Amino acid sequence: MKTKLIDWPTFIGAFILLIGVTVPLVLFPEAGKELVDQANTFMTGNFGVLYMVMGLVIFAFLIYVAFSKNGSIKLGDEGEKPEFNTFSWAAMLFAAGIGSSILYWAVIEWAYYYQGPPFGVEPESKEAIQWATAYGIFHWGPIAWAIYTLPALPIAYFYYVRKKPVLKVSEAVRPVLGDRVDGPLGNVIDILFMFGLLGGAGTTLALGTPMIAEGVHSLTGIPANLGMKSAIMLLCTLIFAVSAYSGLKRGIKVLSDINLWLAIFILGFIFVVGPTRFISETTFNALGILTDNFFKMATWVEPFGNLGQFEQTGFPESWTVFYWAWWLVYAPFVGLFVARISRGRTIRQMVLGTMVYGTLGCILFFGIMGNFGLYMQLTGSFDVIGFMNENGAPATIVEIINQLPLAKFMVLLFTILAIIFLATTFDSSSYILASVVQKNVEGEPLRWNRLFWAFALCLMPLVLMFLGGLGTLQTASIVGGFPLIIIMFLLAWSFMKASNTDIRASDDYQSSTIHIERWKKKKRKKKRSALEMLEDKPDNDDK
Ligand code: NM2
Repeated sequence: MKTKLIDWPTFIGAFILLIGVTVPLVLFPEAGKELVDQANTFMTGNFGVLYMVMGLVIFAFLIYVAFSKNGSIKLGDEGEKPEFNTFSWAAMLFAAGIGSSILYWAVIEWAYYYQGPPFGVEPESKEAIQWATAYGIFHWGPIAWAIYTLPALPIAYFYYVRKKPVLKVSEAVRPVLGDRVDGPLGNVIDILFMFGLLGGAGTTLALGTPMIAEGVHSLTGIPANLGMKSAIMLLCTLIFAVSAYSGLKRGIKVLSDINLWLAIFILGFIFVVGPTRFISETTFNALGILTDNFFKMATWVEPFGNLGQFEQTGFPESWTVFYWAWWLVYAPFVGLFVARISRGRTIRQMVLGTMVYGTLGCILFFGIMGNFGLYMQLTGSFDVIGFMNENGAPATIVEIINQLPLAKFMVLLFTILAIIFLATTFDSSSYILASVVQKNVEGEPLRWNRLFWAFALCLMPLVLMFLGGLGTLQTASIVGGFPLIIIMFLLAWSFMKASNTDIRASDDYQSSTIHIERWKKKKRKKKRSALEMLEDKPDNDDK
């Protein structure tokens, strides 16, 4: 077992923080829950605006980067082809960044907006229906994907352009923080990120497991109790542990490809045998509502509610702010992962690819699955709302799928898809957690290390599920992810600083693709000859 490669302070720090949060929750579940809930109300209430501003700023920044010179930089060497074809790239990106939660929310999110719309709109009114069709796409749309993409910029830049074999968030802020990232400050940054990810993944598990359990229940009649949920968690862990163990090219890529084909099949099936015309029209219409109200939605913080002029619904806190926070805790991980798979692409391709393919994928899920349920509600063929208020969301989701022709077969496929979706988020999470606790990653992180984090990812949520504290961990991590806002800012700054320095020195910035590597070689040669002539000190080309 190679242990020299491990960055022990980060490894142990992250583990201690995780134990430090979990053990008190196990010992004092009630008090722990109360504390975390208070922290959550405080954060989303007082800093909600900050999250919303962050979303918009990141979105604008990425659009800028994509169309600026910095966007033309090639990640890798001249003439190098992308390591993965675009289809596999998009599949892996989507499968890593999106987990089983999309199956959950795509099917049911509209029902919540329908009953509790924003902007002071009457619940269950015609106007509420309109918003219900558009809001899901907004929360899984361009701003969300921009949050995901930002960390990929500096990380991919340092990995493939400056060729530092370190996959860490701390490494990506070196241009701003300097060598301080080698000390405790760097460890804190990496630990915060790992903690956020562990909790964000906890949220995913907390949503995915009951839904899968309901699917199994509907197929077999076995009650969806704690025992079954634990069995499901363990099964998923087994699948993603094997996948993470097999590595990027075999495990993760294969599972992502299966995931994508299965998803395409289910979506295609619902679209064709379901209300095709209603789905197309409503989705298309929703895109119009979304485009028309993009900034209104991105800035809706319910300001008048605080003064009693509007009814205070808590809509922004429970939806937009919660979502941005959830995307945020996943972002450095997705950034690391996107960076890792983007060799051979330009920054522009990476940025636009993530935002466009990501959003398109989510539109398909929400448009097809969501509007299928909405159609049944509006035509009265299945009272989704009534069923949900009685049986809860997970059972309702499965029941909606159960309304399709070939019901049992479709529920089976849906359940399998949910399991694979969960596994593909978790295999890449363990892969990345393992990379972050290594001093360097040439090729792939160590196998035992990948397995260790695979089990850590599941073990804590499993324990907490038995105690009923999973929701607390989920909130805790989203609260704990707050400092990531600052880290995001540092990441953006760091990318601009480093790439601008390199571009200024580069001589082919006029061309459409900038090969930093090529001019670096030239520069070294020039420097050498200059040195020979002058015997002068070389300047540091990093600063
Ligand atoms: N996001 C995309 O469970 C999942 O789908 C993982 C969730 C951040 C809302 C990510």
